[in-house]
Amino acid sequence: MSSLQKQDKKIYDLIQKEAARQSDGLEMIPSENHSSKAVREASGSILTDKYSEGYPGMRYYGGCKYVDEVENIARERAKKLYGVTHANVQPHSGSPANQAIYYALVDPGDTIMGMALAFGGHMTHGLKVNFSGTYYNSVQYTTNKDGFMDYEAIYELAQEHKPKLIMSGTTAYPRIIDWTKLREIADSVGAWLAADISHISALVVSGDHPDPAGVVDVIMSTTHKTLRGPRGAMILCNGNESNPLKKPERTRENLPSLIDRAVIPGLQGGPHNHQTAAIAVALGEALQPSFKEYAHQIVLNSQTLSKELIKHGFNLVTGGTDNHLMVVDLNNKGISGKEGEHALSMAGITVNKNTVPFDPRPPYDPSGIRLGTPALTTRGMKEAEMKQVALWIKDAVAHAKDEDYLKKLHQQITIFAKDFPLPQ
Ligand code: DSN
Repeated sequence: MSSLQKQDKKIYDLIQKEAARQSDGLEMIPSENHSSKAVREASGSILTDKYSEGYPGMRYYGGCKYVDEVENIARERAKKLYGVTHANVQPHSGSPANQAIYYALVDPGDTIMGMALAFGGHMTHGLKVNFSGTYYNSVQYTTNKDGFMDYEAIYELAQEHKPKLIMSGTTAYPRIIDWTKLREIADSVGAWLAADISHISALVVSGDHPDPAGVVDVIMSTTHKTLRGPRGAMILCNGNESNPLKKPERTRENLPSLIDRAVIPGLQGGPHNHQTAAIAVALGEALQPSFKEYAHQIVLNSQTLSKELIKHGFNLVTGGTDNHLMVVDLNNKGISGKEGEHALSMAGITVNKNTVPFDPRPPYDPSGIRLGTPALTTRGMKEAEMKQVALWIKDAVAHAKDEDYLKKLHQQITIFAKDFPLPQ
């Protein structure tokens, strides 16, 4: 019997139920994945007990000999994987990492530009109710009517508003992002360019998507999405060796120091050393050749799934996908995104409701759903399984109001899922 089971059965039981929910169903929220047991062991380790404010070799606490080594390994692996000279692996997650980027490069009241959440951006890319839209003068770009990024419109908006920083990257955009065009736009107004690659991190590593390193000024990636690590984030850049003890001028060469000072003392206290260790383990996994195969398979699976869904009469935003996710407009199916999410969940397929471009419905009950293939790919599913999954999605949506039908579907899916165990 585990210590947790003995000491706190309520929490233990809930964790077991969640484990069963994950393994008996299909996790298709594109920002989720199944981390390895090694990642989870590091994340659940004794390192959670250690304080270490500062950076390796310059801490404000004693006893940091080993956590220094852990953080250095994580930083070196991140630099190697993404081809940059500097990596900060301390941000607790994506939102604080983006906060650190703004804090490093612009001042409150300055104009920033990012993609609107309702068109596939993220809250921290300038949503009015988020800190990024409150403390900064946020200008939001959208997509064209077909859901594609419109670089000419972004250029025009930049000329009109002269942002000091453009935050690029997306959370619900199924197409390749042209970093070079965004660089040209940023340069035309003298803006910093940041890329939030959280969603497509593994696809950048595998070369399935263009690499923003060397094109943008700063890259942010969470570590728990396609990258398949623990919850956490990294900020990557190039420049002179960091000296977080001295306030630097805002120049490209000083980016490492600017970012490090923004994370601590600017924003955070102690790093989460257990997460840093787990990030190091995940980065070690991502440096293996098999990781590129996994990442490439995510795209193959996603493209197969999208083509099958189109065959079954679904409307996909942009008409398909280049990456790990797709946004399905359910308007022609007579149900809302919320109803779609609920029906699929009853059948054991976990997705999330999502707005579609120019959505006539409200964000809490939008027209679409967002789904993706990273977690299914981790379980070893390939194109043949995607065809089956597309059929189940079609059936669940067609019987969205029939609870008995959905429960039976769940039973079938559970039997199927047993052949694809979660990582051990
Ligand atoms: N919440 C994440 C997502 O689901 O895409 C973004 O941070």
